[in-house]
Amino acid sequence: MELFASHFGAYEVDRTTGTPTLRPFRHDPCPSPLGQDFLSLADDPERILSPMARRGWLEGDAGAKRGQDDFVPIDMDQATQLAAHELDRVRKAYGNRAIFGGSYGWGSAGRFHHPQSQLKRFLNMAGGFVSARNTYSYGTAKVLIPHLVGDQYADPGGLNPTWDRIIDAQPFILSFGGMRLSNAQVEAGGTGAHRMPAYLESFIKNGGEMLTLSPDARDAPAGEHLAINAGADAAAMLAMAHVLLVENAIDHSAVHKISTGLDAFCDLLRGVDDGFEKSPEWAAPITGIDAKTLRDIARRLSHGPALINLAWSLQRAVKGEQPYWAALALATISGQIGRSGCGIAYGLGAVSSVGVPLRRLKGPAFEQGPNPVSDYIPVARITQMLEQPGQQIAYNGDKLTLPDIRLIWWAGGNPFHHHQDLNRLAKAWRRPETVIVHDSVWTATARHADLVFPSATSFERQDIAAGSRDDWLFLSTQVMEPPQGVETDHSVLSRISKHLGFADKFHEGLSADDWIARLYKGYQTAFPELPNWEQFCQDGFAHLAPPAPEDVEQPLEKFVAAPQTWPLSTPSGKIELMPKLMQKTGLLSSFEPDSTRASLRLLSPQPAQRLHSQLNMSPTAQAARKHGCEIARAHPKELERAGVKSGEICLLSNQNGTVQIVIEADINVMEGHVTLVTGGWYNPVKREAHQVDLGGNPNTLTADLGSSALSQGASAGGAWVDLRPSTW
Ligand SMILES: Nc1nc2c(c(=O)[nH]1)N[C@H]1C(S)=C(S)[C@@H](COP(=O)(O)OP(=O)(O)OC[C@H]3O[C@@H](n4cnc5c(=O)[nH]c(N)nc54)[C@H](O)[C@@H]3O)O[C@H]1N2
Ligand SMILES: Nc1nc2c(c(=O)[nH]1)N[C@H]1C(S)=C(S)[C@@H](COP(=O)(O)OP(=O)(O)OC[C@H]3O[C@@H](n4cnc5c(=O)[nH]c(N)nc54)[C@H](O)[C@@H]3O)O[C@H]1N2
Ligand SMILES: [Mo]
Repeated sequence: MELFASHFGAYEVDRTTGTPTLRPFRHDPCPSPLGQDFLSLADDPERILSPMARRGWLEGDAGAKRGQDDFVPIDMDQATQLAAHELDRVRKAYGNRAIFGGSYGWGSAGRFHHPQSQLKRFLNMAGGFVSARNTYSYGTAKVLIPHLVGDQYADPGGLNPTWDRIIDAQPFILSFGGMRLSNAQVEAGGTGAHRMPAYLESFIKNGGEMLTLSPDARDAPAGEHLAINAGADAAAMLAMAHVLLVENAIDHSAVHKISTGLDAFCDLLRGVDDGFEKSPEWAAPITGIDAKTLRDIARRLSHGPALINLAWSLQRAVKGEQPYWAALALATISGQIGRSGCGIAYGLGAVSSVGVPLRRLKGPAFEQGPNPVSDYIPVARITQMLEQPGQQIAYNGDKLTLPDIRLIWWAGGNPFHHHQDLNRLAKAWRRPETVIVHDSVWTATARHADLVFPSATSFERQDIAAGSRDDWLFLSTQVMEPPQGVETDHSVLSRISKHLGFADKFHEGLSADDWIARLYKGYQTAFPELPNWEQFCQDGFAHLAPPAPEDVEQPLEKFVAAPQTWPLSTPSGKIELMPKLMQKTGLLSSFEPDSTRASLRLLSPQPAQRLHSQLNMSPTAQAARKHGCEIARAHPKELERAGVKSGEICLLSNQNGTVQIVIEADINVMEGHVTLVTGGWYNPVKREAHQVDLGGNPNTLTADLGSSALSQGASAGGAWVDLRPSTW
């Protein structure tokens, strides 16, 4: 079978009509329609068709016009020589610590042509680079969770029960931020079978109860929905904990056995330090939920069995640690931790794999080799790094010195989509001497580069594809040839490594197909039951049988049963209800979200119509725009207050910037909020004295504060904006 693999899943290639098309993979019970749009990239008008150099850079403007300049085409040989020369000049003048190769992003699903792996191998062989740690997806939680329950639970899904256990236990699911089915279409590296929707359906069919607390009713795929102000989840959870405390529903001795800090936590609930009892009456105005309802939910929880689920979006915010911590504390004091199918889940439905029992194809990657440079930044501190070289920042109890970057090199990501406060990034981005970007389309990041290499897309090359959280392996076919002059990232980096004298080391004399076969051998070593190479090529896929139910552990079950025998890797060996570092970084006080003079809280969820900024020109993504603009949604009353009509072109603005959007009235969105999905193509233009982003990217508005001094995660949540009619 001829298959193409993407982050949306796998597709069968149909060549019966001359022009190839994609159709759903026959073994996928719930295929995503989005991946079928993939081939629209082939002749996207934004396609980059040859290496391009920025005019001002060629003339030596030191970055002054970066992002506002035009580009001239240059031939591949000249472009690769220029890149090699720049790298060599920078490393000789400043050392490899002046090269930033963090290159965050969702490049292709393939394992060999994975752009970051290619770039990092190349840069490592060139002497190393400053890297980026953690993700925009889950960066705050990843740093926080080890302080609560130990390192082994830090990965996404690490604390979650599997869906089959959930269906077995039928807990009351209290879900903050919900589980939007459009998000579960996606899996990093792809998936062979989207199984989450069927699990959710059987949970509900069996009579399962679920209550979603979220500012957008569309976040609730089933069950009941209750509106809550964004950023107010921790306050709601503390109020529920307060109810358990004053109603004597906490089994103190059982909680002491598995945790430390309960007394201090109860003091916090009573307001011993700050004078505020964290009662439902205290939380009501913060959350927008009346005290009686909060009390009722707390009682429902304490009856159990219960599972508290949190969307990842909650931690991608200023003080995003607070709800993740409060939820774990609430699950602990209500006796739910360690019970099969109950307790805590972070991110059910965030991506396809979460909660699905499967064997992970955490397999051999294209080897990147060691990085001789040890300097790194938490991924979302990029602007600060560029603005303040030499300054120190606090991170996870340590101090990091920000490096002085002279060369940025990026392949497979779009920081001018993903990072917060893009106008500020654009300014800081002018400081390095050179920026090199590989992409197949003219993203805002490519437009902010000096040297741009055109990349073949994932369907213009053969690859081996497997999600590291999935159990399907694919031979992803070359559906078509790349346009003339366009090469794979591997081929371009091989050329540059030749100019630098280490080509043989970089490609080891192997062709791309040889590498793919070698990677498959690595998978076979790790999973001997996989078919031989010939069989794999013929089938186009291989699948690992799911684990036996008794082999899938309920996280923390063994620990709760025998805390002395199975201690956690926290300082106390138990769950830490009041971690020291949270206290030191101010995260165990002030649970009210900050407000500003602006009127609406901005939500910026993942787009149902595309993957971040990718496939923006696909028919589905185009159909989700109006008058060429991204669509923002708010409650009809908010449109009335702002004096605008549904369907009108409007502006959202705050101190960071202004975006142009079409506003639509939507009763699903709680009053006081406006929601604008991510991924609009940042396109700042001058309008009279102002600058407006016609691309409608929410990150033109979000503040780049970082989540906190503890985790320095991404701070997409927490922005406030005004809605007004467009005057242009
Ligand atoms: N306000 C706000 N901002 C957010 C978020 C939010 O919720 N709110 N979410 C954050 C999250 S969770 C994430 S993960 C990030 C996502 O941010 P990114 O991962 O940076 O976004 P993508 O648009 O997927 O960018 C991937 C880029 O790789 C390119 N690409 C694909 N394949 C290849 C290839 O083979 N070679 C090369 N060279 N390039 C390739 C694509 O064309 C695209 O430009 O955004 C973050 N930003
Ligand atoms: N189709 C599609 N699917 C995707 C992606 C994509 O680009 N396209 N991206 C993928 C990636 S990289 C990731 S990391 C995951 C992200 O998965 P998540 O981070 O879980 O998803 P989001 O869409 O950012 O947010 C989900 C919902 O949270 C709600 N929300 C926001 N802030 C708050 C809050 O403070 N409190 C409460 N209670 N609710 C809040 C919003 O209404 C939003 O709709 O999605 C993945 N899935
Ligand atoms: Mo993400």
